[in-house]
Amino acid sequence: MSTERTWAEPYKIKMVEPVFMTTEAHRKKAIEEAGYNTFLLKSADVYIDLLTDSGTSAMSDRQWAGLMMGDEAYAGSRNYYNLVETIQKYYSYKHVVPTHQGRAAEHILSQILINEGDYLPGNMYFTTTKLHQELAGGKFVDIIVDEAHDPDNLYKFKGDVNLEKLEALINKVGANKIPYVSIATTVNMAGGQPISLNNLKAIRKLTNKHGIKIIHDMTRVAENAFMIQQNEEGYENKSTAEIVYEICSLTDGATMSAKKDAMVNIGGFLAINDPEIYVKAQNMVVVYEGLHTYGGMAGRDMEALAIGIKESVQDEHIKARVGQVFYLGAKLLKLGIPIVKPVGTHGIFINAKKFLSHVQQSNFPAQTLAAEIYVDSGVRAMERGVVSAGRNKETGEHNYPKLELVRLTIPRRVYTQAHMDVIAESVQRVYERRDSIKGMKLIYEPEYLRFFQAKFEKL
Ligand code: PLI
Repeated sequence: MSTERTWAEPYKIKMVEPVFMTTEAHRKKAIEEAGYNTFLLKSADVYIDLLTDSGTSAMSDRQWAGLMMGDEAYAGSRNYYNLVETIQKYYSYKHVVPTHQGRAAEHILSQILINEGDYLPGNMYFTTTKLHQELAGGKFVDIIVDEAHDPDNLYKFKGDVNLEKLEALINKVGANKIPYVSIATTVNMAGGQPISLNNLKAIRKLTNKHGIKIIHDMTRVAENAFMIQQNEEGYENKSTAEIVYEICSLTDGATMSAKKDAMVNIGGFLAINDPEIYVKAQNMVVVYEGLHTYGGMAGRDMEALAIGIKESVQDEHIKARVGQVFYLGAKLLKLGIPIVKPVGTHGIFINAKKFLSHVQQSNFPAQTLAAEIYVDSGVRAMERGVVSAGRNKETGEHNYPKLELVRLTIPRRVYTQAHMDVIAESVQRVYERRDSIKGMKLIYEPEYLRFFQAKFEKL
């Protein structure tokens, strides 16, 4: 008899929200009207929503109870002080400025730290992070390991930085042109891939030598910590909470989209150890967000966030969260579907270049595939390829990333194993008729973050 036991989610369901299946004819019309962009669909037309894990998680009964404890004072809300203490305790950072979500923290930090002509090395770009760096006059430089750009490479820490690339940049432009190194845990655009603590320690050593800060995009830090616990030597007996704390301690500050790991529907913050940067951020937040003791959040939302942070680092929670993603990943691999390997922590990233190998990247294979999956089953995914990568600022040409992916993003504590089975079946159906699928052409794009609002037509 096997000693391996099965596992289940560490919660039971107390409230449900109905979802509805539609007809294929209805979905064909809906996606056409949405310009073949899943961001432009109405959620009422979606059956299983895998657009994002951002703000879509299910809050716990404790978090909902926390909402009732909201202190909606304009200044000095007790929920703010509780949030600050929680961030200090779990994430180590000294000072906190709440914001309405992650990109607001990125905006404030970029405006404070970046000067025209600066360079921002990072472990692969993220759309909003890079945009705010550019709007502040900076230039993003990708210093992630090459393995991260190869969907089939099985390296376990594809979020690692190539230290030679970082050192070469420092030598070329000078440390005074690099306000900070941007380190994301996990790396979203690489397929939800973790960075190792060993690598982070080496980055810390190198940046200390040159007096360069590390700013941490800690959006999915608990998921990254779990992967370190699973795969990095010396961390197998540490708790996720301990690893999260150690990661944060190695960095100088962080931007956080609390809508992911911390399982709130809205919220974020900027955390920083340097008191001078904190004072500047406190001043800027009143211009763009709200008073420095609530930023962009209601008191009740700060309370739910403080509780969500505690829940997010619990080993039982994170094991089930990542375990559900791995369950879907294993199913798709068994069906022979080309996906990014190793499977990431917040979703499955289908390799659209391989799935639709006959569609040129200039005809948007990932955008096309996301639309086709929606038509098949009402499962809403999103593009992470050439549309997300935008245009080269100098030449105006599309940026063609090596990774052309469709993300099936799994919200936390929302869907069941049966939903995962339905998703896998739908992807399989589309895979079986892949040869009949043609690409698309772009008919409209906005200036910034075009993937959110661009429109397409079938070829
Ligand atoms: O969506 P925001 O503004 O709360 O956070 C921006 C943001 C920053 N960093 C990373 C790694 C993200 O994943 C991120 C937002 N991600 C979204 C919305 C997503 O669907 O992945």
